Amino acid sequence: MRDAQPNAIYLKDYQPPAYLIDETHLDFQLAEEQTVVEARLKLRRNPAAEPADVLELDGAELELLEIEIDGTPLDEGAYTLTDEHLHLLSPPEEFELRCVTRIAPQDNTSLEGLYKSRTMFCTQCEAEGFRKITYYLDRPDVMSVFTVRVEADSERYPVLLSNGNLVDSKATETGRHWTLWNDPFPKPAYLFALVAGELEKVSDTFTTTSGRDVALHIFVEAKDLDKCDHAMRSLKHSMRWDEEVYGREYDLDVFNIVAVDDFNMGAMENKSLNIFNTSCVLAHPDTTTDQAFQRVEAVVAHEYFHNWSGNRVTCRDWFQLSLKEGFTVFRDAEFSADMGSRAVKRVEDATVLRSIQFAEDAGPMSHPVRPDSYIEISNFYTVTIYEKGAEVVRMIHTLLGPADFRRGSDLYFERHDGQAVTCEDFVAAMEDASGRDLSQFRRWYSQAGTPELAVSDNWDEATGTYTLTVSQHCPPTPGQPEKEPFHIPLKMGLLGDAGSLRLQIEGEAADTESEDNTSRVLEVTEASQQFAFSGLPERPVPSLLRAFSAPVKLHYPYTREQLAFIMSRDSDGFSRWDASQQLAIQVIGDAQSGAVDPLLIDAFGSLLQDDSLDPAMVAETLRMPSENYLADLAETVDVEAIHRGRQAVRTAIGKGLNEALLQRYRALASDASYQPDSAQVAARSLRNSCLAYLAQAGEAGVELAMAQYHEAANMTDRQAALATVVNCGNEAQRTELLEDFYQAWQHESLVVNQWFQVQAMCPQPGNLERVRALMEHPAFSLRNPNKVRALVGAFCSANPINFHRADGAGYQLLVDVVTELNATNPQIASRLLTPLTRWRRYGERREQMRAALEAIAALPSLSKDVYEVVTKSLTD
Ligand code: 7MK
Ligand code: ZN
Repeated sequence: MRDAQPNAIYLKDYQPPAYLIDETHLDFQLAEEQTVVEARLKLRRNPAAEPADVLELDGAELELLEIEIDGTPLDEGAYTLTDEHLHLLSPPEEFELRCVTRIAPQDNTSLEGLYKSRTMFCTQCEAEGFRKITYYLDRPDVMSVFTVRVEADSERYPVLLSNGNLVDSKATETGRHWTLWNDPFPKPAYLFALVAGELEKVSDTFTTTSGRDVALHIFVEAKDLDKCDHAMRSLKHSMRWDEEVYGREYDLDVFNIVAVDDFNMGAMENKSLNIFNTSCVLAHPDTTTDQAFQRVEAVVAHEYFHNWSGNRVTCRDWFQLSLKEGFTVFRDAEFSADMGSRAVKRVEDATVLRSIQFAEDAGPMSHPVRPDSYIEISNFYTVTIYEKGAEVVRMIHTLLGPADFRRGSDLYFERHDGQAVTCEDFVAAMEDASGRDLSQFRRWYSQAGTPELAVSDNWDEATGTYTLTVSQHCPPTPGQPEKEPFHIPLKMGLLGDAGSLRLQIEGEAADTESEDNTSRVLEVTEASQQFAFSGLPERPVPSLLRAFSAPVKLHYPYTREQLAFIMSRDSDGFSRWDASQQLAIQVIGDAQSGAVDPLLIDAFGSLLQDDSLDPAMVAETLRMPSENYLADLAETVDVEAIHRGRQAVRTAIGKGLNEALLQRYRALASDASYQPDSAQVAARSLRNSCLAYLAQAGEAGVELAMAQYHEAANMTDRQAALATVVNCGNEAQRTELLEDFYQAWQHESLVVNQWFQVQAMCPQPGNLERVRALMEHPAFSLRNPNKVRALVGAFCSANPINFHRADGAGYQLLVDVVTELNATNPQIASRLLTPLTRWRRYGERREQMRAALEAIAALPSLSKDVYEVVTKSLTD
């Protein structure tokens, strides 16, 4: 909370730190009423900075008990304190600062800094949480060697952890005990971690390529010990993969993961002490869906990969956040592609980009992959920084090819090991290692907005020449009215009656070398550019943006027949899927006025009956574009029309393909013991989407779902059946299953979250009242972010028809929740607001949505987080 209006911080104002901290010694006295932290910091003037006579340290919500320089207590006149800083007046060139602060983790509901999750002490310091622990230079370019002593009651907190190696430990005579930790790698404060609690562990070892043994431990509450196998297996796969694909070995003798229940995000890569949201570690077939199994694998990999892309080489400042996050998301996406199905992973990632990131890029919070300014950095942990940032790294990979990209990453890690660097340093390493010029490509880091490519073509029958004209344009975004052309890798192919055609660009030597001369990457760099292909036997159908080679919107006037043709013929799995989505979008568009084009139903019918296709891709293809994506495509959003159109097409498919769906549903049944492997996941995914269509078509399908619910041998099938019945069944059927499910799983917090989420997403009328009632349920709590996301987050962001209810009751619900969370957990409050920020595009609803934002803007004490989102959303 603050008094004055918060200020923006600008990248252009970056200055190196005035002092460096060579050593950080921390001593924690943890207790129920208060925690006392003693910090001894070895500071020295930074030779690279301008001398100044005041040293400003960051600190928030701290009570300063003692302060000394080189053993002498400071006079009142030697320092000043504000809500956010400690200023040391005329500090020596080099000195030891000793500060003793008192904090109250037991009352810390923001889940930032040191706090309590249930009975456990834990920390979350990224980005700026360390300043809630002690006064410090809380910025990523100040890297220090940490030595940490943790003392607490032996019975309540038998496990005491921090980063690095355990140096010593001892029981005291007063029923307490302590451990002493040293992390030899200098690190910024955001990577500091501490855990204290009654935890049990699952252990294993990993032997690195060079033959070192690493002890691996996953710490959880005793009741969850049987849910750690999958995370441990994922960790070992990640360690091996990073050695094989990037040549990166782990660098300490121990790697710990701790699972905590109250956590704002997915997980955190603290050096050798990763802290995870329980939802991203725990997995068991009885309680966890396939999707959640895959998320555990991806998040474990992501956090592990940060050890190099983030920890060994870190960010100079928070404007460079995508340096570590974009790169690490790219790395974890490639890992997941290698572990499972590459095409499916690509479809999933493109779907996130299109339905969430494109909307962010087109809204008031739009920012470049490397932002120029922010008010609250926590608001910039966005899909743009993460997912678009990963696409930018992927485009470099596409332009350089795998071998040069690997040379570039080797050079980057070698050149910058132990440093805090910038996105520019990353691109420079890629250039230096490959000899490629990426100067125009750098605009992807500085320009916000989603580029749009308009493609038109011309066929010259006489010469057999086919010409593509590619024009690019990027709409204005806040603060950026004009954009320069981007450097865009456009992967493409040409299809003829007999399949893929050989590509010969006019004027280029014939390509007899490459294995695949039917697919290539065009480099689009101009506002408008032509590419001519010669020697073609017939007028081709272009297959454009294969593998989603760039995060752009592509427009080409495909006919429905051409889309159906690409769906059945293209060699690129992503393009086949993309064609099905474009066809579905067109068909949903006209279903709003009545009929459903049989072309789509026939195309889906052929897919369903083709056993040679990967069932996971068939399931992805059958999935209709989300209501949010359809909303993003519309000029002004008509929530009801989108919902009705999409439902009409789903019903028509369920009825029109009833036999084929039922047949495939039956054929895919299996009594093999549960494995989260790609073959089984694919089969369950397709089978459950058949089930959802069958239930959409009528009562018989709902009965099938009722039966599946009762017979299910794993949570994937049980939860899918439950969601189907909740969405399509009658009141009696829904009540029966929901009560049964709660009775069976009320003691598994993560399963209860699924129960909340299924209900939050139900499109039936009156759902808002149900969500309101569930907020009073004893299992719900506004203090637990997973619960808030499962119920309120899912309702507001994934149930548009009910959230945008005509009477504005959905908006009021969000205002009520944000009002409370603004005071207790600003990060979660601000994230929940996202659906309201799109208000300008909602024709009939926009004034009500704006009023909701204004009600929040008028709250007496706005957190920086919420202040930034509401003010940016309301300014023109
Ligand atoms: C992922 C930061 C952390 C949003 C998405 C994550 C966070 C926020 C995990 C927290 C992470 N460094 O590893 O990126
Ligand atoms: Zn990350």
